[in-house]
Order: sequence, then structure tokens, then C-alpha cells
Amino acid sequence: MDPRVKQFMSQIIAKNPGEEEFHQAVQEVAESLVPFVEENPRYKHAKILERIAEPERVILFRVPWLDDKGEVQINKGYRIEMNSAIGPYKGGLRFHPTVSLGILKFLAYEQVLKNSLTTLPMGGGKGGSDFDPKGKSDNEVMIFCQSFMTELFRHIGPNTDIPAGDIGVGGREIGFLFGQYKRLKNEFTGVLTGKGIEWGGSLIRTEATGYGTVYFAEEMLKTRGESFKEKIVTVSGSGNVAQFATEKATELGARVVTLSDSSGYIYDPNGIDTDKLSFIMELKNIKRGRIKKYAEKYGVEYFEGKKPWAVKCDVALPGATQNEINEEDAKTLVNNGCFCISEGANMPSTPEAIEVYLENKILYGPGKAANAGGVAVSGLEMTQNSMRLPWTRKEVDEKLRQIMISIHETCVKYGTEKDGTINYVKGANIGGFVKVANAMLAQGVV
Ligand code: NDP
Ligand code: 2IT
Repeated sequence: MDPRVKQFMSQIIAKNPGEEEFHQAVQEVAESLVPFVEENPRYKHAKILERIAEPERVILFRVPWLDDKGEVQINKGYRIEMNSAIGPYKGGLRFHPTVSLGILKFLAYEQVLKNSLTTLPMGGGKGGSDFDPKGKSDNEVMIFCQSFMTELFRHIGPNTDIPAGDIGVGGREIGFLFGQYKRLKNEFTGVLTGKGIEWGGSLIRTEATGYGTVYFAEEMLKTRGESFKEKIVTVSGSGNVAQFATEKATELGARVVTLSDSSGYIYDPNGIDTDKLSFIMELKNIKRGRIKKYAEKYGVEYFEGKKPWAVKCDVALPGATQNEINEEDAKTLVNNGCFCISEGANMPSTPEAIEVYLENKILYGPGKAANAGGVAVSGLEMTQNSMRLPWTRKEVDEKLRQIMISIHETCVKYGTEKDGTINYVKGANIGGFVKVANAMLAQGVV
């Protein structure tokens, strides 16, 4: 490791003990940025790298609620307001039992650079709870969301901090959260994104992260004269991101052969076509069942407790969670001929896996670039809310497509190596950093 990165990281680790995912995210960025900052001393003297690793504000609160049996339950609630240099705090809420301060800080840190890459004026934030929506009734989820918002509402606002969805937070939860915010403030504003279409939501927001990840992969493929046509694609996860990545890749002529959940994965060599995807959407979004049911219905193989990376593919679209591809998985993918990875999830690849991609010079789109389509359309939802005028599906989809192309161009600008290959990690990190850093310089020591 570069001794300057090592020294920088030793401070980060000392100041944020035990927050491993946060250290991992900061280190990946530091490896790209420490040399860049050395070449641009104004950033160094203003300690921008050090400053962006310290949240502007962390809010931690108790979320008490009564379950269906009348028993008192207590969860933790969080909101990390990471950086507001280029716009109000913006980022999702995650409801998952593994949620901790370190996980949310890694997500908020990534969000700052991601939001900057979108070209839209959004700062970065993230929040959530260790609440587990699995196995809870709709009533319990509503009661929990109302209690969560009863504290969060005083910290957020359409010009201050605008939460949205992430793992465990979809349309149902955003509805309950919005209803409670409106009731407490007596204001109908665009304080959350991912709202329903009839009450202030944007068309294409539901599809945006998955579609955007595929659009980004398409741009990467073009640099090698390739496309999605007839490609074999593996997707992990079966939630929001995975579903719409599958839909778009299939529409572009690919054959998506896997989907997964935290219990295992299904392998369908014939491809998950539109009808089968409708089954998945009903299974996951309405019945809230397990992916195994797909294998039973269509008579395909199900691999309990396994991830889909051993399946031979051309393109992989990780869409579940952090660190779901380790070094061994990455080697397997590359050895099986996978030459393009576009990350729908946040930080799904371990640092060792990323090393494998970079050494083999495959097309690797890191999450902060490849999955920025979700928050980009959230930004477009905010614009439509401010205008009080909705755009059509076609208009939003075209804007999303343009934003993904522009993020790709930024990566090319900052990430092209001497041998002509594109290091998208470096490109995304530097490209996302510059705008935030310049804004921070202009705004003084704040
Ligand atoms: P969902 O809750 O809709 O789906 C999550 C999926 O990932 C489920 O299939 C879930 O399986 C699986 N999963 C979650 N945690 C784990 C785990 N620890 N191990 C294995 N599988 C797991 O979430 P999203 O689709 O919204 O989010 C997926 C990823 O995309 C996350 O990394 C998120 O941060 C990222 N992302 C999301 C955006 C959005 O707009 N929603 C935008 C940008 C990035 P199970 O049901 O068994 O838990
Ligand atoms: O990780 C992410 O970019 C998201 N979960 C979406 C955030 C948003 O504000 O739409």
C-alpha cells in the first residue's frame, strides 16, 4: 500500500474504530485520491479528503413501537448527514437487521461522490434502522415507519435532507413514512423520493437503479465494440435493483440466468423472460416469498446458501448487498469468461475482488458510478416536485440514459490509463470528488 494512503487510513481507523465497511469504502477512494490530491495541493492544504470522511452530522434515535401482540419493541434509528457542499443531503434509508453506524457511514460516504457524479445538485446522506421487515405484518411495518418518522421529521425537509429507499425500504415503506411526515408538518412537499405516481412520485424511479446499471454496462461494452445482444448475464438479489436490471438486460437481448436472495440462488439456463420476471415481482413485492419458489414453479435448479458467481457468464450484475463477491468469486468469474461487471449494489465487491478485475483489465463499473441512476431519478423527482409538473415516462427515461452516459464520460475523462484502458474506479472517485472539493474550497472551512 502507498505509505501516504496507509498513514491517512491509520487516522481514519483510529477515529472510527470498528467501522470496517466505512474503512473499506474510504480506503478505496483514498487509493485513487491521495495521488490526485498530491498533484493538486489546494485540496491537500484544505484537508478535503479528511473533511469528507467526517459526517457533517449524525443523528441516532430510539424507535419504540408496539407489535401485533401488543409487545413493546425497540429499534435504533439513524440518519447520517454526510456532506451538503453541492446540495441538500440526499440518500436512501435501509431497514435490515445488519444496519449499524459503520454500514450507514460507508453508504453515506459513497453517496456523496455518487450524487456528485449524477451532475445534479445533491449532497449525500444515508439512514435507516436495524428493524427487520421480514415476517412483519403490513400493520407492524406501518406502526414502525410512523414511529421512525416521528423522530426523523424534525431533521429532514425538501431543502435540507431528502431520504428515499434502499434495502428493505420500497414503495410500501415510503408511503407510510410520507403519510406520517405530512401529518406532523401539515405540508405536502417532496421530502422523500420514491413516492407513488399518484402522489408526487416520478415515473421510472422504481426502474431507475436497475435500468441505469444496465445503461452504464452498455456504455462500457461499447468501448469494446460489444453490446448486451446474446450475452449471458448473472444477476444477484431479487429485489428492486435486480428485478429491473433483469428487465432491461433482457430487453436489450441478453439472457439473464440467475437471481438470488439471502437464502440461495436459482439457475435458469433458458433465461428469465418477461413472464417469469412477472412471477418474481409478484413473489417478492407482494407475497414477500423466497426465491426457491421460482425453482419449484419452473423446474430449474436451486442452490441453497450459495451465490451465483460460479455460473458461467459474460456480464455480471451484482444487485444484493455489500461484499457479496470475494477474491475467489472474482477469479471464478474471470476464469469463466466474464468480462464486464456493473454494480447495481453498493460496494458488492471486496477490495481483493476489485484487484482481480483490475489486474485482468475487465470492464468494471463500481457502484458509485453504475448504480447512480436510482438517486439521479430521485433528483429528477425533486425537480418535478418543485415545478409541480410531472414528466412523461419517455422524458425521464431519456434523462436517465443521458445521465448514465455522462457518468461514463466522466469516468473516461479521469480514469483513462496510459495504455488506453479505462480504470472506472479511479475515474469515478476523482470525477465525483472534484465538484464536491471545489464547492468546499469555495465555501471556506465549514
Ligand atoms: P431490496 O430490499 O429490494 O432487495 C435486496 C435484495 O438483496 C433481496 O433479494 C435480498 O434478499 C438481498 N439481500 C439483502 N441483504 C442480503 C444479504 N446480507 N445477503 C444476501 N442477500 C441479501 O433492495 P434493493 O434492490 O433496493 O437494493 C439492493 C442493493 O442495491 C443494495 O446494495 C442497495 O444499497 C443498492 N442500491 C439500491 C438503490 C435503490 O434505488 N433501491 C440505489 C442504488 C443502490 P432477502 O430478501 O433474502 O433479504
Ligand atoms: O444507494 C442509493 O443510491 C440509493 N439507495 C438511492 C438513494 C436515493 O436518494 O434515491
